[in-house]
Amino acid sequence: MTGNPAIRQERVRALNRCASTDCGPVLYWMSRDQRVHDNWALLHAQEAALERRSPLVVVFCLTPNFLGATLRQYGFMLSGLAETEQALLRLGVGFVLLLGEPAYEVPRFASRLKASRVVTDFDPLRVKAAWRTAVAGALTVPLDEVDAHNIVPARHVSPKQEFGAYTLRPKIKRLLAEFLEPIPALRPHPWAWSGARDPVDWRAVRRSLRVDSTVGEVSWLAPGPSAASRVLLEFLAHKLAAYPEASRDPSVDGLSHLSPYLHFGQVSAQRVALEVVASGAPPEAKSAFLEELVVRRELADNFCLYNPLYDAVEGFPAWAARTLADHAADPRPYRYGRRSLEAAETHDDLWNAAQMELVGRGKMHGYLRMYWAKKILEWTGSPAEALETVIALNDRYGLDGRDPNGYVGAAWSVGGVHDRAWGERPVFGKVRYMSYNGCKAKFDVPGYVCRARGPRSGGGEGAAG
Ligand code: FAD
Ligand code: FO1
Repeated sequence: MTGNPAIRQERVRALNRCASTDCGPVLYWMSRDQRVHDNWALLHAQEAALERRSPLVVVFCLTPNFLGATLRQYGFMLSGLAETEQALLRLGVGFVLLLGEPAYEVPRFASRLKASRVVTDFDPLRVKAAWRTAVAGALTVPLDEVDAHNIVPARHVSPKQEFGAYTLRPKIKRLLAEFLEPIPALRPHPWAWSGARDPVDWRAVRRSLRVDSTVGEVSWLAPGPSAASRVLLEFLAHKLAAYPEASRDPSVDGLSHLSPYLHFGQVSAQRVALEVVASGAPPEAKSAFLEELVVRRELADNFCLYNPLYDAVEGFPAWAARTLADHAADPRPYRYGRRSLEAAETHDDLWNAAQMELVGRGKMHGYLRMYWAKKILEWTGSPAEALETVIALNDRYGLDGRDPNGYVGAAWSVGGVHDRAWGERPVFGKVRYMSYNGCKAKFDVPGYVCRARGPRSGGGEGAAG
């Protein structure tokens, strides 16, 4: 692997103290970063395999009912994995799909493989940390974690929970020139794996899935790493220049739509950033986009890494918890239960349209996500109920749900995380408020409502791939 070795080492962390062995395949347990190219974890695993003149094998452990995911998200993920398997096989790297609990299945497979070393990718979610701890303890060989998701590795950029973008931004900026380095290509692997099996029968895997299929797949955004590259090219060519305005205007289709691909690791944020930097877009457009892709996204990982209560009201900052408690008994102007919200049956046409877009397309404009979540705070019985509802709807319907960005977006909207105190008002206390009239002053609300209700709100229109 090329690149600066000192920088490269900052992405890696040993998760156990097992002694290394000199022979035996190297195993990459892929989880968050489901791609071949631009994957620092896979590159690290290949380097270890080349040193040993050993085969390289990738394993993905398919877990039933991962945080309530539905067919929409499993379908997107499996299509991407099928493409990833093919790309690995072409490069002489083995691929195995395991079914079950990673804590048990990964060590069992590593032992059967007689793996000399295991590598996995970094993820700040609690469930993933628990998996890694269990696997690290059960293995008899070293387990390395590699941060292949963040440009500046989350554990390196800061050792603590940051207060907000204003405290993380300077830390990232100081390190970005070093870490935003070119990413080497994975080499065709010269040491074949003798245990290679037939390729995975993905149709059979889909048939065997026992997941909620009432939330169907969408067809407007094609899954997989190749589709991610096409969506990125489309963004660079046609949308990036106008991003600063489009990011505040849900009535135009001006966002990148990269979040589902980033969530499943079907594209690398570092690759996206390198392409944005190299593009001919105006500097203010580049910096507005990189603020979201790098600072905001990496701030979300920072919060989830250092605050295990990232999806609970107990994780809110003290000032926000206090002010929300002061207003707990305030009368709510409207009250809606989960079912009315889910069915987009409120008095607010903008909110209903946003909810319908989430349900129909699996994605909502970033600006509206804030309004949508804040109205749930306004219309439900307590901040705890609001937070739970926001996360439940976001994760059930969003293609990009179950992500640090989602938990932090919910906590920002409902609980002032990474925000500051604003003027006090009912229900919200000093937590920032957003209003329908404020939206009307910023963008074409009737235009958005009409568009979201139109044919493209369903799954079948405007395929991106
Ligand atoms: P673009 O504007 O094109 O942004 C490009 C990338 O930058 C995004 O893919 C994302 O990785 C990053 N980014 C943009 N805005 C933010 C942000 N506010 N915080 C962190 N990273 C950001 N994002 C998710 O990825 N998954 C979620 O489940 C999710 N849920 C959210 C829920 C709420 C209530 C809120 C307020 C925000 C949520 N976000 C979530 C953050 C943001 O709205 C989305 O990342 C963005 O809308 C995704 O669309 P895009 O890729 O087209 O965005
Ligand atoms: N990761 C896995 O390692 N195995 C899975 O079976 C799995 C399913 C899954 C379903 C929906 C979804 O949104 C994510 C899923 N992920 C799975 C995890 C994902 O790769 C992300 O790492 C985390 O959700 C966020 O960082």
